[in-house]
Amino acid sequence: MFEKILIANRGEVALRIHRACRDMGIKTVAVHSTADHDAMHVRLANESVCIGPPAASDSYLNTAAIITAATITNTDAIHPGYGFLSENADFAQMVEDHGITFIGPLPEHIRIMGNKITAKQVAQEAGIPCVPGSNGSIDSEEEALLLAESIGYPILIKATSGGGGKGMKSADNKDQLIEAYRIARREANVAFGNSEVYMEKYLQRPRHIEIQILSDIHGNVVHLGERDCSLQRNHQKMLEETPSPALNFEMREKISRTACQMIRHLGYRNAGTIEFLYENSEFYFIEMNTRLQVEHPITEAITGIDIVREQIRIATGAPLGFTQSEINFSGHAIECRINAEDPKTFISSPGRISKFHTPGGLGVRVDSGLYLGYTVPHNYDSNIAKLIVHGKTRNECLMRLRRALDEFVIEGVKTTVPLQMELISDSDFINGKYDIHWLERLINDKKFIEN
Ligand code: MV4
Repeated sequence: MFEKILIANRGEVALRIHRACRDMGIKTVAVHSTADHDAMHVRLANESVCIGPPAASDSYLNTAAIITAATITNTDAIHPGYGFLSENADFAQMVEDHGITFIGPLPEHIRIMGNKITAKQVAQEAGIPCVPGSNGSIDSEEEALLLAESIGYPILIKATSGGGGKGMKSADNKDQLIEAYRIARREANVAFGNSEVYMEKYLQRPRHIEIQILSDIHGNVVHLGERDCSLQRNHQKMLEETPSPALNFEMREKISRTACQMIRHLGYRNAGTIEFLYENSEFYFIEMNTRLQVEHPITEAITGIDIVREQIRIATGAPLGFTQSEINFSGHAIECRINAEDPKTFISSPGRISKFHTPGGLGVRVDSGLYLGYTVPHNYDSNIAKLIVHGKTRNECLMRLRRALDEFVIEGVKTTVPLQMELISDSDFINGKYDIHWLERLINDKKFIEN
C-alpha cells in the first residue's frame, strides 16, 4: 500500500481524497496556490507545498511544480481529482516516468477518450450503440452537406477535442449546416487548438445517463449503476440522481452491461464513466470520462462503496474487493451542487463566509471545503459545496433534500440554494419528467421566482 499520496487539486475534491487516504492510514500532501494558503485541504493535509501564484495555469496546472512537490515530499502516488490535470495524458505519463503512481487509467486510455472520434470508434468496435453520424472527421462543407442528406436533419457538428459543449453547433437545414460547420471549427480551434469536427444526428430531447464503472489490472470489471445528469445549465450540472427515474430494471441492466463490455474491450483500468444519451427508450454512447466525477457520491450512497478508496487500491495493483453480484443497490440518492453564484444571473459571487451551518442527520452528506471566516477566492470555479442525500425511496430522498436545503446556512456569498429549492419543488421534477433542456426552459420561462 502507498504510504503517502499527493493530492493535485483543491476545494471539496481535495478534501474528499484526503478523507479516503486517512481512512486507509495513508499520509497526504496538499499542493496549493498562493490564493489557497488558508484552504481547508491545506489545513487537513499532513504536509503542504505552495506550487505557484493564483492563476490555475501557474499552479494547479503547473506539471513541473506538482511533480517537484511530489519528489521533495517523497510521495508514492498522485491523485488528480477532477478538472485541472485529471484528463491530461501527458501529465499521467510524466508522473509515471518519475516513478510515481498516477491514480487513474493508463495515459493511452486518457488519450483515446480525449479524442471523441477515437472514443466513438472504440465504442463501435465493442458493439456499443452510437448516435448515427460520420465515421471520423468531416473535412469540408461538401462532405458535411453530403453526409447530412443521408443522416437527415437536424444535425449536430461536434469538436473532436470537445466536451462541455464548446465547438458544438446544431443545424436544421443546408444553410444552417454550412454556418454551423464554420462556427464549430472556429470555436474548436480557439478552445482546443484543434479545428477538427465530426457529425451526428441531433437528438432533441434526450436525457443524460452515465454509468459508473470500476476495473482492476486483473481484468475484473463492475458497474455501480447509472446517474441521471440531465439537470444542467450551460453544460454545468446542477443536480444529479440515481437511479434514473427514466429507466426500468431491464433497461438499466442493458446499459450497464454495455458499459462493462466497452471497458473489457479496451482493457481499461481504474474508475471511469461512460456517458449515454437516452431518448425514446434507446441509448447511444457519446463520450467516456477517464476520471473520478463530481457526482460520484450519489453512487457511493446507494452502493456503500468508497470509490476513491477503490481507485487507490486499484492503483496499487490490488484486485477489486467484490464481484458484480456482491454489489447491492439500495434506495435513492440526489446531489445538489451549491455554487457561489447569483441564483438568477449566475454571476459568480466570491467573498467571505460570514455565517455557516451545514445540514446533517440520517442520509445527509455535505462535501465542502467551506468554514466560517473562509474567503471564497475569485480565481477558480464557483462550486463551494455538494449536498448529497440518500433515502429508501425517491420520495423519501426528496423530502430529506428539501429539509436539508432548508437547514443550510451560507452567508457572505450568494448561492444557488434558492434555485435548487425552486427546481425540486417543480411538478415535472417531482414526477421525474425532465430532459437535458428542462432546467434551461424552467429558468427562461421565469417560472423561477425571485428569492
Ligand atoms: C449531443 C446532443 C444531442 N444529440 N449529441 C453536449 C456536450 C457533450 N458532452 C455532448 N453533448 C450533447 N451531445 C447528439 N447527437 C446534446 C448534447 C447536449 C448535452 C448532453 C449531455 C448533457 C447536457 C447537454 C446539454 C446540451 C447538449
